[in-house]
Parts: sequence; structure tokens; C-alpha cells
Amino acid sequence: MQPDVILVEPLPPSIEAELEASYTVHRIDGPDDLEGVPDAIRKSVRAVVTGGGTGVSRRLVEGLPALGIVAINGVGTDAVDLDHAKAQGVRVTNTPDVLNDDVADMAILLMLAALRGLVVGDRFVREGKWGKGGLPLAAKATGKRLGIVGLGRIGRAIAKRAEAFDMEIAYHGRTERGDAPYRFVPSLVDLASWSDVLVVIAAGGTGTRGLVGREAIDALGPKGVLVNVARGSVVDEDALVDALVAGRLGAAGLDVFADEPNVPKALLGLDGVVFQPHRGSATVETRHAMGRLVLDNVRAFFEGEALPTAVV
Ligand code: NAP
Ligand code: 8YV
Repeated sequence: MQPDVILVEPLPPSIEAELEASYTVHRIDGPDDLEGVPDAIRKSVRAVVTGGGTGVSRRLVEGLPALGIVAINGVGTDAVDLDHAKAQGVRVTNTPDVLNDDVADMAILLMLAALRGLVVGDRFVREGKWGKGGLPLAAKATGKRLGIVGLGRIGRAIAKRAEAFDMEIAYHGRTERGDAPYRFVPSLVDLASWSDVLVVIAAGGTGTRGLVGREAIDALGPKGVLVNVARGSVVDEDALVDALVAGRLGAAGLDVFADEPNVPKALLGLDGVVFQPHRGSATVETRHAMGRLVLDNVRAFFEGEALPTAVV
């Protein structure tokens, strides 16, 4: 008999097909849907597969007494209580590195779109306004100052791309990265005040909640651009909305939000804001590479081998 696996969030069809070839897959409706787990397997199921932004609730973990692994199809672990999982004897895995390129590309895409008014120009053409009126001049990207909040795996990939735009690069984090050729700025507000563009790519979770607050947003200022590809929780969203609405912040490129899929209504009418629905890693190639790591971790767990990309 095949082992049971609970799937909280869809994977690419070919990855789901591979999962189904080795396991009996039970789909549930979200990270807290204990009721969706068939009664017959609640006491015996050993594996849950979920997404980075979705995670699992403590209630789901506690409701599955035989659970041994939560395999995250993503790198962020903030939607899983790692201490709790460890205390329950549950291993947690994620998918580091394979998504660095795509998330970094998304950060650059949002930066360029915000600076150059990509969406406004697109709408101008679609609405037949070209030839009948003008658009304001946009802002140049090349040579601007880029502040990176979180020079981790993805942060470094963003910096590498920004070098091709001749950008000056500095970063903030808890630790100075001696091997990085960029200037470390111990104060986030100082970094924001120096930056033309501030890209947020620090890990989510309790340690970074509201890290980019009102003071940093005001320091970035009316010509500044804030790009968030990390987690909505890392930026004080109320402060961000206030600053954008009041024109105290120039523009923003946002892939992530505090209460996804809900986006603050006050932002929807603003030309200076460009949105994506949490699609930083959402390409065919990268979602396959992530899915493969999920399959490798689940297989290793059931075969009693070392987990390839274990977090706890
Ligand atoms: P990583 O290599 O672990 O880097 C995380 C960075 O966060 C580190 O540079 C770390 O620097 C910084 N950080 C942690 N706590 C901090 C704090 N209190 N203050 C300032 N900086 C702090 O992770 P990664 O692989 O680059 O991924 C980063 C995050 O991107 C993930 O955790 C996830 O939430 C997000 N993500 C989003 C998408 C998307 O679709 N938009 C896709 C993938 C990942 P220090 O240790 O020096 O503080
Ligand atoms: C994915 C992510 O959108 O890796 C992460 O932490 O947030 C993204 O790559 C997610 O994991 C799929 O749900």
C-alpha cells in the first residue's frame, strides 16, 4: 500500500503526477483544514506538502499525531511554527537556491516597472490615448542607488543583476557579509535615506515583522521606490499605504502583502504602484525545480535517508 501524503496547495501537474505515482495524495483546503483530512488516515498520515506563504497551522500539526515531515514548496518558513514542529518531532524542509533567479528577476522587473511607469504606458496604449495626449517623463534606473534589505541568497542575486544597471549597491541586515562587495549599513533608516530604490528581501516571521516601518518609508521619500518581494509582514503596510496615498513615498512594486490575497483598496487606484500576486517564483522552470526538491525530501523521509534540504 502506498503511503498517504496531504497536499495543502497545488504543485505543477507533472510534479503532482509523480507524487501520485508513489503516494496516495489527499488534497485539503488550506493550512488549517484538519477537517479535510479523511478520518481514516488522521492518525496515520506522516507527510504534509505545503507552500511557503501557506505553511501549516499548529492545529493541523497537532491533529496529525503520526506526522513526521512538512515539506514546504518554497524557501520561506515563516508560515510554519518551526519551534512547535521541532517540539512535536516533525521535520521541516524547504526549497532554497533553485528560485533565486526568478525572485531576483521579479524584484528587478518591479523596480523597472515602477521607475519607468510600465503599467501606465501599457494602459495608455490600450485605452487609445496615444496620439491624443501625453504621459509624464519617467525616472531613469541606470546609475541609481539600490538599498537591499536582506543580503541572503536572493538578495545577492538581486545585487548581481543591479550591477548590470551600474547601480550603487548597499545593504542592511543583522550581520555584515564580509565576502560581499557592497557597503553594509547597520541602520535601516540610514539605508533608506541613502537609497533611490529599497528592495526588501529579508526572511519573514516574527523577527522581521514591521522591520520596514514609517521612519524608513519616510526616509526613502517622495522620489523613492519601495520594492517588496519578501513577505508582506516585513513592511508596515499601513505606513506604506499612508505614505503612497499622501505622496510621501514615490512609488512601489509589490509582490507580497500582509493579508494575501487581500490588497489594500487605497492602493488600487494609484498609478505609482505596480502589483504582482505573489508570483516571484512562479515560472514553469522554477516551480519544477522546487517541486523536484519537494519530491526528493518526501522520498528521503519515507526511505529513512538524510533530508536533502532540511530546515529542522
Ligand atoms: P536567506 O538566504 O535566508 O536570506 C534571508 C535574509 O534575511 C538574510 O540576508 C538575513 O540577513 C535577512 N534577515 C533575517 N532577519 C533579519 C532581520 N531581523 N533584520 C534584517 N535582515 C534580516 O533567504 P532567501 O532564500 O534569500 O529568501 C528570503 C525570503 O524571500 C524568504 O524567507 C521568503 O520569505 C521570501 N521569498 C519570496 C518569494 C516570492 O515569491 N515573492 C519567493 C521566495 C522567497 P542577516 O542574517 O544578516 O540578518
Ligand atoms: C512561492 C515563496 O510562491 O518560496 C517562498 O517562500 O513564497 C514562493 O516561492 C510559494 O512557496 C508557493 O506557495
